[in-house]
Amino acid sequence: MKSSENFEELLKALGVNVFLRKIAVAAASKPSVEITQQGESLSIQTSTSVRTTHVSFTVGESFNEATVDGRLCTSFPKWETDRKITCEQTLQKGEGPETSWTRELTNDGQMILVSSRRVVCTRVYERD
Ligand code: R13
Repeated sequence: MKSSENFEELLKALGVNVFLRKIAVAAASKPSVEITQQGESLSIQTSTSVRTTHVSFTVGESFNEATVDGRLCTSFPKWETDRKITCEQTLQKGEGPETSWTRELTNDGQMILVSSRRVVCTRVYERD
């Protein structure tokens, strides 16, 4: 990961308390992300010292995942362009903030992750 903006602000907007936020922010500063793609199917494993998530999905088909603050949601990934996936999330239980993410590959080989709930968090990755 090359840069990250607003990650803590996003957790705050989601109602995460300061104690858990500090732990999450520290861990999320050194992530390791492995993405594999076969056609319309992607697998994304995001590892940190305190939390590892793994999602597999087919673009155009809903799947279950967790929001960045750990609530179960149903996600619907779509191609926004041939290099960008937009994914809207709906909580499985209860009322909650509307969250979404996008992942985009730039021409210079970066991957830009945007994660939001009104607050917009932008994280830029480069290949290892
Ligand atoms: C811990 C428990 C409290 C909650 C939380 C949220 C996020 C994270 C950790 C925790 C982390 C997220 C990392 C995200 C990355 C995203 C990306 C609030 C549930 C375990 C402290 C570490 C790396 O860049 O794709």
